Amino acid sequence: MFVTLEGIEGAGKSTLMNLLVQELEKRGLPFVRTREPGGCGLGARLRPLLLDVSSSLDSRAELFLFLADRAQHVAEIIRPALERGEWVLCDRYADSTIAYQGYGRGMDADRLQELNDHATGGLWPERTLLLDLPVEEGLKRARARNGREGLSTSEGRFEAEELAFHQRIRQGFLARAVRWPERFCVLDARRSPEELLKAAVAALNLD
Ligand code: Z5A
Repeated sequence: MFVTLEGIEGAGKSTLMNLLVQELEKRGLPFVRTREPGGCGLGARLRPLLLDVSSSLDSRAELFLFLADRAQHVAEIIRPALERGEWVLCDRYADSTIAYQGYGRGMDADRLQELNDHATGGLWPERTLLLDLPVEEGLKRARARNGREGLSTSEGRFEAEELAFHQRIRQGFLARAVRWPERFCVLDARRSPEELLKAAVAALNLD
């Protein structure tokens, strides 16, 4: 079962992922937990280039780095795990490219869909949990967490974008959820982590 978690920055993907992993462990289900960018060796090297505020990437170069990461990630990690019959839980995947590079940066969404098909050999998740909340709330959470945990501010190339950029991304994710209602499950990310876990467990038929 291939599951992705999507949403704007600070939506609570990592928090929900931590809780979901415990549910899979409790049930003895084999799984791989991974993320983009950075879920494979190549991605780990690309991640700083993609997120560092000091890299001045052209938006097309940025797009192809995300796609290169994804192609390798699918070939090296995701597809083999699915072939072994394991669950794959992935924090961000192709929908992020269409939301960020498409709706955010203004690239053509249909073309990005095709490029993603090419990069992944047509592999799309069976279920996508979209954590939705107002952009101001997400950014506030992310900044508070970074301050609390003393996280590097250099990984802030996207965070540094204007509010309207993040709002377009939120709308982009929601538009995709309307287009693929059988794949997407939209969760109100203002709810508590425990309530979100309950909804996610139901959406994944784990209960
Ligand atoms: N990107 C792209 O442009 N194109 C692509 O194709 C791909 C990615 C794949 C990756 O950033 C960036 O790359 C991302 C999109 C772009 N940039 N942005 N923006 P990343 O991997 O470094 O970070 P992220 O994916 O944006 O996630 P995040 O900021 O780490 O947030 P999160 O995982 O969704 O949230 P969290 O860490 O679980 O929670 C944030 C805080 O809120 C934390 O203090 C929690 O304790 C708190 N929290 C969490 N859940 C709750 C609830 N339910 N209530 C209250 N508080 C909560």
